[in-house]
Amino acid sequence: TVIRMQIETTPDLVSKVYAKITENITKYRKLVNRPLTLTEKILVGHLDDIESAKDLEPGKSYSFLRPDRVALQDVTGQMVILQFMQSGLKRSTLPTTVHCDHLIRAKVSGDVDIKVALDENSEVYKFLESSSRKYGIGFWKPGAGIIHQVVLENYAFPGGLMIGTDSHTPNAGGLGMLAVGVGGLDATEVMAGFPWELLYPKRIGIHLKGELNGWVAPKDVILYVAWKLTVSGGTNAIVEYFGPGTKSISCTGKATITNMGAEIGATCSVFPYDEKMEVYLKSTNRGQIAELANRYQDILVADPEVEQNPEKYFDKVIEIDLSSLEPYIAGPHTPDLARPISKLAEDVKENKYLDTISVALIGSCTNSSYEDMTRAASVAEQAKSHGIHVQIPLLVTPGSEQIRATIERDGQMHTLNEIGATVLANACGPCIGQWNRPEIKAGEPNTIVTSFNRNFPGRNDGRRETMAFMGSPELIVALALGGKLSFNPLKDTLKGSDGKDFKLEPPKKAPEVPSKGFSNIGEIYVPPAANPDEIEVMINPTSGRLQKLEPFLKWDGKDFVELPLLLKAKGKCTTDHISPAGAWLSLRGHIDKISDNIFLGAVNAFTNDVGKGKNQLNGNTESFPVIARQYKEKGLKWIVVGDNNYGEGSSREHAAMSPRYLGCAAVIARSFARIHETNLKKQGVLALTFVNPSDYDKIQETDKISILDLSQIQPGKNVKCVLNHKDGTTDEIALKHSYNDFQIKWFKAGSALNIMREREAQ
Ligand code: MIC
Ligand code: SF4
Repeated sequence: TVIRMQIETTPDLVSKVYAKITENITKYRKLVNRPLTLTEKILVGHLDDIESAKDLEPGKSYSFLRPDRVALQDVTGQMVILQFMQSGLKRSTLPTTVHCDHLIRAKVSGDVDIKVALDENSEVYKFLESSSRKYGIGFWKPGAGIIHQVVLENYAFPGGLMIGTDSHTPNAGGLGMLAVGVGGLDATEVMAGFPWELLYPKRIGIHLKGELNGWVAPKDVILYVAWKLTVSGGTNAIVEYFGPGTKSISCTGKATITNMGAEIGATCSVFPYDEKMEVYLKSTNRGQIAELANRYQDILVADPEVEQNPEKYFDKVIEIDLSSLEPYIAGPHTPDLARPISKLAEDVKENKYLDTISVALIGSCTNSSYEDMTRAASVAEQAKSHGIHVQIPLLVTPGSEQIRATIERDGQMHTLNEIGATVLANACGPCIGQWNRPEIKAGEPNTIVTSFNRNFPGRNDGRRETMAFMGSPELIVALALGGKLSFNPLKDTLKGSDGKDFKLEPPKKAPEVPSKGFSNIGEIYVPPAANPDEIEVMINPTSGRLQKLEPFLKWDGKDFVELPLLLKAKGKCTTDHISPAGAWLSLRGHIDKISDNIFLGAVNAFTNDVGKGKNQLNGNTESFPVIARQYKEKGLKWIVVGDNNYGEGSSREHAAMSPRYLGCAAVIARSFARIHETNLKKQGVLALTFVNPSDYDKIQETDKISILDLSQIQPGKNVKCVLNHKDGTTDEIALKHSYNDFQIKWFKAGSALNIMREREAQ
């Protein structure tokens, strides 16, 4: 008989988690005998073996944790399930859900686009639905909403630990959960019952004082933090918010802040449990969980001493007075390039940014709460009463069907429509390049403004010339009314239909949850099957969208000798540069086909060309995937060199798998982003960093690179590397790595999955 997995976060489950945390914390307190941060409480509360707690050193040791749940989305989830199928396991061992959100392309409007998506992606949706039913996974249909919003509405809970195959999984930190974005193979392993390995994080504390007011929104808190800490400032750290200011921010506002902790590379971010979370839990039908959280409050907040003397308990502390914070705008091309709105006009002039905005977009997983939409509508209301419309298209992506139906019922959507907005599907759409913009010619520079979380080149519409600036939804609506980047709604005026100038008032204080409750929504969820063994997961062998995986080959025990350099990347090289999304998203289940996209966005350090380099076989300049395929055909492995924070951004493991598939032996970078480094390790690509970062400059275009003495690779020991230059000279350089014993086994086995398969076969 099959025991059907309970997918829901039930009060029973939560009370078990709280009991476990309490028990672990009691033991831990005896060991360390000092006040604890919230982060420590939740982590220690989820340790696989509490005895290991005594050796945990932030930033140094690996912890083994037992998450409470797993969340997958439709594009990364395909690989998770394909890998799970390879492992030979029958059922996910913990509550897991799949969310269909990334594959829906924005073109006309929500209802039209969703029909097209259902048709275009039917093969993939069928695969995800049937495999979910078979492997005990809850399946959220296309149109139900974006993973992070649906998780917040249904599954997240204070004190819980979750992993998700999407970098913005930390969104659930707004509800007091430690929620971490991971690569697909991490999820596969946890679903298979293995503990989850995480470099025990360092701690950043953010002390919030005062209260948000006027135009200032939760978004501004995180844009300010990103500006302060930069895109790599949170690497291998958990950001914990505390202080009286936290209580002034709604639960969904907190989620906006923790969502974008991904933009500083943080492992995740978290807020302490408070009344705002209680309100949100109750209004999303989880009153019993709120009661439990109230009862267990002391494990869901930091010890009081932490707030009194934060420097002692955090590696770094930032203090923010919410009362004097200004609205911020970040961009273009990187989320940490922020300035207060009062400085934007100056910046536009100085840097010659294109002042005319072409499109404004609000919503996404980051900013589509009831409060966000109400504040956006409050700005729209003012425009309406002065008889004016937006000057440019304004597109709205609701985060979930629950939000969409509620703002339709309560009028916010109508108000936005009345000033000219178009409501798109409840999906990622233009946030991830799923956006059709025939009106823009190839190569045409243009400015867009969004309330999303990322603004890398090529991200929103696949065009590198588009410059994206980000701010709060209310500010973006105001900019859509002004039509210009240099318009400052706090000081500039608009012209009403009567010809008179008027100034926008700050948006009204909005209810954080609807007073009438959220709207009920229809059948958008499919539970796991009662008869899983009878379900067949169909993959058509000739499919252009799905391909069964073949295991990667084991390491042959030999050093890497004189391998050609494929790419030396200069500057930012995010996963959007390594494995672009947009149209390529449709191939996420087909490793061979999607690999034709590798490094198409990467900047060649020798030529500044994007996506192409020198083919060392014939001396020609060709696109990186074309060169890599030729090397592979000749049985040649190759090497990539990266700059700082290589692999920043998303969790997509294709950015590691595709290079691996086409023969990448090693990536040598100045530094790595956390998720990507793990993805490389797990897929069997050596991830190495320069001991001496300036050795990056020694790499030449036609180098053949050797990585030596690999059979002796050991934790904490440097690796020898020789650069063989074309003129016959060589340079020997030292490389570092962060592999532990176990991870070295992944490399030797060819991938972490190979180890899992071997174990399962025994
Ligand atoms: C993103 O925001 O970049 C994505 C698309 O959600 C990715 C996941 C993916 O590439 O599938 C992420 O953030 O992890
Ligand atoms: Fe989707 Fe964008 Fe959120 Fe990623 S950041 S989950 S693409 S809405």
